[in-house]
Amino acid sequence: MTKALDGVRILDFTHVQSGPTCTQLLAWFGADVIKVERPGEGDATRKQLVDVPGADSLYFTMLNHNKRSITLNTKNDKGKEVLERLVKSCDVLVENFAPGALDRMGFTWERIQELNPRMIMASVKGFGPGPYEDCKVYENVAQCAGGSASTTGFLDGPPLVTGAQIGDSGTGLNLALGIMAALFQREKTGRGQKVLAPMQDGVLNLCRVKLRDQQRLEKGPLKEYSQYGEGIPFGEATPRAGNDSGGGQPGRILKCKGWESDPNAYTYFITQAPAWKKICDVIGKPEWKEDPEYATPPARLNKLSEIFATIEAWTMTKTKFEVMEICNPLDIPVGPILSMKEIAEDMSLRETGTIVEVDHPERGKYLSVGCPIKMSDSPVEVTRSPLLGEHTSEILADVLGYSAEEIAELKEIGATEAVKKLAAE
Ligand code: CAO
Repeated sequence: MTKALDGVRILDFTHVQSGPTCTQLLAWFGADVIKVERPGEGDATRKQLVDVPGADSLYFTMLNHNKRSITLNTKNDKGKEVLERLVKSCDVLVENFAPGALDRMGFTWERIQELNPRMIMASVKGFGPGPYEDCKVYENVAQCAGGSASTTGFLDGPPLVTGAQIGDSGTGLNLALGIMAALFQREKTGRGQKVLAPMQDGVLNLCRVKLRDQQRLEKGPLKEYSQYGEGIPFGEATPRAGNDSGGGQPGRILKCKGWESDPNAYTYFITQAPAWKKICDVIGKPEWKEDPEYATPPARLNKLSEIFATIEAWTMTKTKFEVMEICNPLDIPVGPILSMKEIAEDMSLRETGTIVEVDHPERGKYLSVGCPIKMSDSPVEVTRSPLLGEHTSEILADVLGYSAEEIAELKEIGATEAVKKLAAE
């Protein structure tokens, strides 16, 4: 079967996490992704958090599936010449270098347009234009600058970062979407364009409900926040709200059977207004259904801690999965807190390709996340990440049309493997 992006060629100049997430998605949709790496070292993540000595790390392998790797020193003349030819042969250049790095290499947007007017140049940067545009940025910096950290955590504790990589992988998704739209527009205009996805913007976009609350706060207290019911005054900025749900329906994380020894024996429980009567029956409080002190959402606001303590007394008698089995058919929204171990062992996620087992020549079998987007006419087959420079000779010959002699001359740009291979032929 064909793939959605068959025939699209990506010059992948990305490293670490944000950029590689984007190009991995494009590869899963069928694009030919050519990852350009520095000879001898490659993407720094290859050797970060190493768990199998000598093998590429899980950090690298889980972000670079379905790509080809060419090693190229793009700071010498020969390397620049190869890069120019790659720019002419590809549809999209994706990069997430520190601001200005590509310009210093001699590949300004103007130069890229001269070489290939159809080229789409897509970048992740920490910040958009403004006071911080020159900063190097990592995940947690973006979470802090995008409003996530100040609104995550408990009221009486410090700001918290979240384990979900919303700055890196989240921005990679935004960039992929921008590239898709630019490819679509190019069909009509014949021109490429610049696509920029700043990490701060990506995080803020995911935190929009907190910006919503910032503006509501100017009109009065945020009544659905637990602190309102507890009589704690609000300050000037959207506060940290613990595990309150962001949607206006009160919710908390509650203990379940086994919580004393299992750190993940918890459930999320939402007292969704339409399900209130069923909740009262389930937890053994039928009298709350008609009691005016409990029957309506506004009446419950100043009693949420008492109400959730009563619900928790019930959830503690059940496992998190039993809570799910009982509440789901009644349309009471609950969700078990799943550990990474439980997720890794969940066979239904393997069946849908959400988790995949991949074989790698250096490290053997490992688990990875598969494509989170499923398309009926563009199935995803996850293949292993490339070894450093594994496809150098193949790309120089097949994509750029270099002869064996020319490839031999490129020795100093890091095409050592290609030279060795061709010399042996
Ligand atoms: N050949 C020769 N030189 C190469 C090369 C190649 N194939 N590939 C990269 N380089 C060079 C770059 O040109 C740059 O050189 P100069 O500094 O002399 O211009 C150098 O390698 C280092 O690039 P860098 O500054 O991007 O890398 P870093 O490790 O210092 O910074 C990071 C990493 C992520 C902080 C920075 O790239 C950045 O801010 N990127 C944008 C935001 C981003 O994506 N952050 C998410 C990262 S994941 O948490």
